[in-house]
Order: sequence, then C-alpha cells, then structure tokens
Amino acid sequence: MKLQLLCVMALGCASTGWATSPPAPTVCVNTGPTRECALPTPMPVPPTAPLSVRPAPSAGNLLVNGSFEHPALAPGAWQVFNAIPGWVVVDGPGVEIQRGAAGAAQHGEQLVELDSHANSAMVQAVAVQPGMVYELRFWTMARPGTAADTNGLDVFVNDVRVHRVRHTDAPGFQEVRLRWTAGPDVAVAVLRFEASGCSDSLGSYLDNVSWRAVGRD
Ligand SMILES: [Ca+2]
Repeated sequence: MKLQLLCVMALGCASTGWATSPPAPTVCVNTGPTRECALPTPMPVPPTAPLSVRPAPSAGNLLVNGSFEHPALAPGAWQVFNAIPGWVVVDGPGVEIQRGAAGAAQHGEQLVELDSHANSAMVQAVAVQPGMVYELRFWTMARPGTAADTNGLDVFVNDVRVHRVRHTDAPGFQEVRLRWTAGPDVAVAVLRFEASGCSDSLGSYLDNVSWRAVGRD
C-alpha cells in the first residue's frame, strides 16, 4: 500500500512524499518547566455497535456526517457520545460534539473534540474500489487557550497511521489533505481519528472531513 501525503499547511507534517512506515509511538511531552502533563489514564472501551460498511456513492463526499452537524445540539452546548451518525467510538469515553461551546466550527455549526473526558477515537468504514485513489481532507485546530502538547491528533486508514497532527501556534483551523490508494484486494477503508496529546479533557478540534475518489493510479 502506498500513501502520498499532501500536507497543504504546516501541521507537523515533515515533508511531502511517500510514507513507508508509521511514526514512532505517541509520547506525551511536557512543554514548560512548571506545567505537569499527566500521562493518559487507560479508559475502558465502551460497547459499540458492529461496524457497518455502506455501499459507496459514485461521487462527492463518501462520508456520513463529516461536518458533525448531527445530532444537532442547542447553541452553546456540548455533549459526549459513544456514537454519532456515521461514526462509532472505538476507544476512550466518547467524542465531544460542540456547538459554539468553546470556539466556532470550521463548517456548519458543530465540530468534534476527541479528547472529551479523556482521549478517544472514532471510526467510519467506507466501501472502496481496488486500485482507486482517494483523497482525505479535514480541518483541525488546537483548542483555544491550551498547550500544544494536549492537542495531538492521529489519523489511520485500515489501522495504518497516515498522519499525525502536531499543532503549532498558527491560529484557527488548518486543512490537511492526504491521498491513499486502495490495494488490489482492499474493499473497505476504515478511517480512524484518535486524540494523541495529553489526555486531560482538552484537545484539538476536528471538522469538515471528506473522503472522495479522485481517479485511478
Ligand atoms: Ca461542522
């Protein structure tokens, strides 16, 4: 499987090129002489429904609820879920939907914070065609007013890490674009977004996720 990274913003992606192996394991790093960064506490995995795979539409965004507008919350509200339309939580206590609770969404009115009560991960499975190239796009930003080391975000496709976000001081949402080619025997892509910074209920924001077929190699 080959993967072409097309990082269009400075989000901790070292270079443009071909990734051949996943980065080193997650490390929680203190950034200042006085701040203590607690190591993540292992959390029980909540019960989840079996992962379903939908037939892929022929064009457009193949993801369900990539903008996290569902379920719709009241203005200013936030809530933690084990599952939301299109996405299932597979690690941690849940994902937090925010509707203007601590910053504005990049698209629509709502966003996701993966470090809800603690670091969590969610997945969505999409049917793919062998040999087809797909582009994953998403927008992410550090939670306002928090340290960089609490805002890590890892992205996996079929259990292979394809990107690690390490937020810088750049304000606001930044876009990440990745390309991935389905191997000859691959019929499903499982996208996984996982909080990887300090597990302290504060983490990076995610919004406007899309997965589109862009042609064959
Ligand atoms: Ca949104």
